[in-house]
Amino acid sequence: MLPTITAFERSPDRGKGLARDMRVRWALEEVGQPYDVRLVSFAGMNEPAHRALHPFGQIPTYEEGGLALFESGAIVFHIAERHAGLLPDDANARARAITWMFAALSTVEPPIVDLQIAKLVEHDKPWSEQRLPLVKNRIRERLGELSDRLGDAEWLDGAFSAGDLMMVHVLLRLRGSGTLDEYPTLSAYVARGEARPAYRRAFDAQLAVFTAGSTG
Ligand code: GTB
Repeated sequence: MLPTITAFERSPDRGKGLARDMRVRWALEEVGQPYDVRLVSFAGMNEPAHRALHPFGQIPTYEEGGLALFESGAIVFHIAERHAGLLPDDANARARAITWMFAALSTVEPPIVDLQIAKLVEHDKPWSEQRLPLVKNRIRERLGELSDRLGDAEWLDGAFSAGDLMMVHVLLRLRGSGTLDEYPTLSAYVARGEARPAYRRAFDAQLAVFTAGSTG
């Protein structure tokens, strides 16, 4: 039986691959594991059946036999642990790749999410204009540090890993803001991720959901 993931029935990004099912699809494609997708509406995410899978009523989730997971980081880690291709065999290199997964999720992603919340949800608050530059500066600080660390390397630590997969997907969310373009090293890094055949397959699959939904 194939693993089943959940994704938005109608993604707010209209198929740009920014929702977090994309990183799970990408991981599954990298390791060559076929999967099923169950599309969930916003109403459906609050139904008891979905809440039983995801306590916070979100996507993505992952079901495989008797196992049900939520949190994109945990899901990608599970896939990377069970299949070859996303984590190095060497124990120390493996630990460093996992470290980059955590860095992407807990150090780089939070200010990026803050920026989207500031723009989409808090834009009409009286303090919004003052807050926005602070949030943008926090992002720039992280991007500068990440760019310095990456330097001329192709990937963050040797061969492409789940750490790169997670970091590239986190950074992609910045593209629309133009901020990523200020860091050519990181723009090129993200472009390398997007050029991977597994990324393309995952991207096309999530886009197909949107295009099928919008014409139907
Ligand atoms: N920490 C969790 C994880 O990594 O899995 C966060 C999961 C999460 O935020 N899921 C979002 C969700 O289900 C979808 S991805 N939201 C509905 C809700 O909370 O009720 C976040 C997302 C949504 C839309 C865009 N976009 O349109 O660009 C990008 C990212």
